[in-house]
Amino acid sequence: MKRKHKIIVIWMIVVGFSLLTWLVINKNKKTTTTNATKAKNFQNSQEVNNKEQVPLLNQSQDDGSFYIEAETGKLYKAGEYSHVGASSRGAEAYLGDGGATVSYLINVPQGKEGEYDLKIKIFDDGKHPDGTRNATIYLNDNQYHYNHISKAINNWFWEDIGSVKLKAGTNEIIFMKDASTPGAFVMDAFKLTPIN
Ligand SMILES: [Ca+2]
Repeated sequence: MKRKHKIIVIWMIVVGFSLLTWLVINKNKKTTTTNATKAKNFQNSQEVNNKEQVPLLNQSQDDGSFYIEAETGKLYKAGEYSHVGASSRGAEAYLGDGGATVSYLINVPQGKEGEYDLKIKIFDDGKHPDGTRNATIYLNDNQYHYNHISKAINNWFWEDIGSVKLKAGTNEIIFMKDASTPGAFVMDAFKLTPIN
């Protein structure tokens, strides 16, 4: 082989090797980035899932009462006409389907168990007859009821359910729409105030 040819062969080997090295490094870089993105996406999806799966554990306020936004609940057995979240009215629990439920967890400190007054902040436009928006309320082993009396208020208002029992520790309160009707049970928030 002539000297000139030798130089050309060596030059080609060096260039070829450099090119190969560059390709391997870039491929690794790309894989690392993809894995990081995948991990981040997975983490985000887990956070979203957790938000959907686990209702917030609601803590008492300074005066010992509980004020709970309806949109923080976990929705079960929702059909086409039930949702929890934003609407033109604000943020709410909207139960249109019979059997649709929304659930909340309430953490009652030791010594603060007992009788509480339950008030629900609901919506009515008066366009549906009495009973259309009826809902049953389950609180631990007890059962209460919201009897819908049609009111053309067209805004939020407070309805008193009455005295309910909270135990120390975690309580679960569930609101269930009684039947599939043209009018939903629409709740903005609810409040539990200790009865002394
Ligand atoms: Ca709300």
